[in-house]
Amino acid sequence: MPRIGHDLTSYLREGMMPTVWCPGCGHGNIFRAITESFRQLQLDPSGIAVLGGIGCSGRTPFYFNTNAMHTTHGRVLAFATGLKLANPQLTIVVTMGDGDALAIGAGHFVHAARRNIDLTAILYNNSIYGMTGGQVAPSTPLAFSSTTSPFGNIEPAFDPVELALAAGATYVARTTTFDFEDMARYIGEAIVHPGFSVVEILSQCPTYFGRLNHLGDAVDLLKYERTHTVATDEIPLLTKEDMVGNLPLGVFRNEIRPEYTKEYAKLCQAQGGTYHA
Ligand SMILES: Cc1ncc(C[n+]2csc(CCOP(=O)(O)OP(=O)(O)O)c2C)c(N)n1
Ligand code: SF4
Repeated sequence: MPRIGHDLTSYLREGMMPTVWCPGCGHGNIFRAITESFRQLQLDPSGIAVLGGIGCSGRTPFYFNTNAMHTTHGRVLAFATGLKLANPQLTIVVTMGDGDALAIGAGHFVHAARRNIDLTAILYNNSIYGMTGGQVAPSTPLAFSSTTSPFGNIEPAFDPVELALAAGATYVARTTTFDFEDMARYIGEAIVHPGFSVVEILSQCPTYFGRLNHLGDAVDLLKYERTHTVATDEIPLLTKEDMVGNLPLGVFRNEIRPEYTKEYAKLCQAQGGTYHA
């Protein structure tokens, strides 16, 4: 990870602005936090690759003056795995919607975690399919409305943190677009972490999730994030009843275990090959 002097603008592809996101969309907050984490780590833009799937979240790579790939819906981790194996020196940040990561891409998500390949997966969780018009997603909470669940969702939602932990991700954190400093800090920790990292960020979609559920505008949705979450260090002080309807935030795992490209390099070298990670 080469580190040289960079300000925020050196990471931005300004010719692509303004962004495609609706006014007040949380994806803009996440984009800003990713940029801030690059600046804090003083990463060289030429050593970074930002990848996206398809969806409003998947547009993120368009706005970075780094290597970038806009891939297919649900398959971004497969592209990222290939890219990391081809060039293990790259710092790869993968941006995924909740539909992208937990529905069509759920298989790639759990296997990337199982392999512990050194990628940073940022899960933009707005609880809905944004780009295609507000359909129900595997992250839509019970009883909430979407264009395809107008009378309330009857399917329980995945908890992406539990899923990532069970599948073997070695850095797992959750925060919200309300908590800007935590977003930038967790993304930075995830980038530095030598293994598969997942940062779930609860994000607001005022256009669909907010409107269809009568939750108000973007500011109301930010307040909603704040009042329906609780920091992990506060949990011991709370009762089970206090936790109902509140999602825990924080770092849930930060541990080291063998990383995939390093293991692959060892295997290749043992067979007389020249692959290095
Ligand atoms: C193989 C495939 N299936 C379906 C689609 C249609 N599609 C595009 S984006 C999207 C969902 C986007 O929702 P999400 O991943 O949650 O991201 P958001 O737009 O909310 O950021 C879908 C279903 C597609 N492009 N390709
Ligand atoms: S539809 Fe929702 S997720 Fe997509 S840009 Fe608009 S507010 Fe953001």
